[in-house]
This record gives sequence, C-alpha cells and structure tokens, in this order.
Amino acid sequence: MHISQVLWQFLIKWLTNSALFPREASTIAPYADALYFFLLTITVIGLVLVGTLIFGFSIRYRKEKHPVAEQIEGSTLLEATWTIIPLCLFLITFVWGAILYFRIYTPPANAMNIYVVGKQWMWKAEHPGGQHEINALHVPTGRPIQLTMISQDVFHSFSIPDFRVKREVIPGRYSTVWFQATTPGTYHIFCTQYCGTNHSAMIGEVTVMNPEDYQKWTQESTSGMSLAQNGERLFASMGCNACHNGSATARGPNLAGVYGSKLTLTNGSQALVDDAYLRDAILNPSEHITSGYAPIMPTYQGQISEDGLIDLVEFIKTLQSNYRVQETLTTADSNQQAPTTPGAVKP
Ligand code: HEC
Ligand SMILES: [Cu+2]
Repeated sequence: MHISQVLWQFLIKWLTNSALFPREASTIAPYADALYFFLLTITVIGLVLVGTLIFGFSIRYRKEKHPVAEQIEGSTLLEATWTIIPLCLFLITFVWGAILYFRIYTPPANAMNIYVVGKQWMWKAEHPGGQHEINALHVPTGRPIQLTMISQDVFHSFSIPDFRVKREVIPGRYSTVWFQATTPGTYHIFCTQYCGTNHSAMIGEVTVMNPEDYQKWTQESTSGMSLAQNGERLFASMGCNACHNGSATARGPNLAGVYGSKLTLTNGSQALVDDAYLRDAILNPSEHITSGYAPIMPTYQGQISEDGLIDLVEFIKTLQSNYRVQETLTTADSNQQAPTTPGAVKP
C-alpha cells in the first residue's frame, strides 16, 4: 500500500473513531472525502495566511511606528499573484467537483434497481422481487444499487451519510441515486429536508449484507409476487387491457417493447420512453398523444398510488427483451417467473 493510503486510512479511522466523521462504507465515499479534505486544507491555509498577515501587519504598521500612512499605487505582480492562484484553486475544485458529481449521479447500466417512496413520515422500499420494507433497506455488498425515488406528498431528501449519498425526493418526478456498499453492517438513513412535524422521525436503517445473506433475505421476505406481477394484476383490474391487449384491432397501442423506445407524437416530436414517461403517460395521457392514435385514454390521476404506478411501470417494462429489463428481472431472485413474452397481454 502506498504511504498516502496508509496515512489516509489512519486519518479516517481516527476521525470516525472519535465520532467526528461518518464512516466510509461505499465505493464513492473516499472520493467525496478526498475533495472535502482538499477544500478543508486550502481553507485552513487561506485562514492561516490571512490571519497571520492581519496580525503581523497590525503590529508592524501600528500608529506609533507609522504615524503617516504611505500610499502604494498598485503592483501588477502582487495583483496577478492573488488573482491567478485563487483562480487555479477554484478551477481545480470546479473540475474535480464536476467529475465527482457526474460519477455520483450517473448510475452504471448494470445497477440493480430498488424503488423508494417517501411520504410523511416514512421511507418505503420496494425490491423488484416484490419485497417491501418500511424505514429499512437491505442491499448486498459488491454491486451497484440504483434507487429510483419519488415522493407521495411533499419534498423529502434521502440521505445515507456513511455512503455519502443524498438526493431530493420530489412529488411527481422520479429521481435516482446510486451507490455500491463495501462493508456489511447497518447504517443510518435520514430525511434531510424539513417535511413537517415528524420530519426528524423520518429515519431508517440500511442493512448491508454479503451477497449470499442478501439472497437468503430476498427469499425469506418475499411476498410471493414481484412488482411486475402486481402490475399485471393492476393492469387487468384497472381495465388497461381493454385498450392495450396487443391485438391489431385494439384501440390502444401495443405496449410490448415500448420501454426504452422512441415514440413519435402527434405534434411531430419524439419522446424517449423511460420510467418517467410511462408514469406520465398514465397520469396525463393528453399531454403527449402517440401519433396514429386518438386521444381516448382517460387520465388515472388520483386513482393510483405511487406504489401502484411503480408496479405498472415494472410490468410494462417486462413486456419486451430490453437488457435493462432483464437486469431488473434477474435481480429479483425470488421471482421464478420467466419474463412475459412480447404481446402476451391477455385480453
Ligand atoms: C380507452 C382506452 C385506453 C385505456 C382504458 C387505457 N389506455 Fe393507455 N393508451 C390508449 C391510447 C389510444 C394511447 C395512445 C394515445 C395516447 O398517447 O394517449 C395510449 C397510450 C398509453 C401509453 C403510452 C405509450 C404508447 O405506446 O403510446 C401508456 C404507457 C399507456 N397507454 C398505459 C396505459 C395503462 C397503464 C392503462 C391502465 C391504467 C391504460 N393505458 C388505459 C388507450 C387506452
Ligand atoms: Cu421527509
């Protein structure tokens, strides 16, 4: 191990043991901390420099020694120095911060997706295999986990300090965050945006497990139905299949393969169909009419909970052979059902 790494480990251990700093329990944590300590270091250097100069000058140029002020009319060298050095420091921080930002907010394509719904005042997690948890989240070590989050009421913010993860959870919009946990154990979840009376009680615990333990956990806590299977039921009970039955004479388009595709709308624009688009297509169908179809789909605003929408979205995703969908399904360890074949929506 490199000497700087040894020093780093020593520093972090000392800080966490003395409860001055959260633990580093995700792959991104050391990167976030490196930037943080860089900022801290230049701040301390600046503080010491300015403090020393103020102190030194006020002694050296005090009134008794220099009763009459001596005017200095500018120094190009001095001014260039105190412009260029801070400029470089700011640019370094900017580029470093931007790189880190993109890393933190761009989930890898092979990430395992878990849904999180925030509401006053609890966190609900929904695994693709149908496992539901409240104020708890079980994840395995060693693989990237993506959280697709939405709020059922007001603004919340999902934060796991030990993973250096935090993101707003917004009503009406999916936001994502990802991490890869490194160390089995339990870690705090916080809501970090004031959201009403019991905001401070909107907390929970992430349990990080070895992949084998996680596998066991998913089998033990299965509800018997995956999210997609719940969605299939909803699709039938809400009458979606009256129009979307995959047949050529159906009034609504065949939804097989629609996820991940580009739709042409009646106004001529193109839309990429992702989770957010599907959710919006169900709640506000009139906002974007698919070209070639009549605007007959009713709005389902106020009739489906966020959990129900997640189920429907997951179901529509399975109606095809896109790799992301495969990924979502294979992570559902308890879900033995094969992906539904395209067009297999029963009328
Ligand atoms: C009365 C018939 C009807 C019902 C019921 C209906 N839809 Fe639709 N749906 C349509 C039509 C027609 C379109 C295409 C025009 C448009 O975009 O509104 C559409 C579009 C969509 C789209 C956009 C994707 C695409 O290929 O255009 C989705 C997603 C969708 N429906 C899902 C659902 C779900 C889920 C339900 C049940 C909660 C449902 N629909 C109920 C008729 C219907
Ligand atoms: Cu909250």
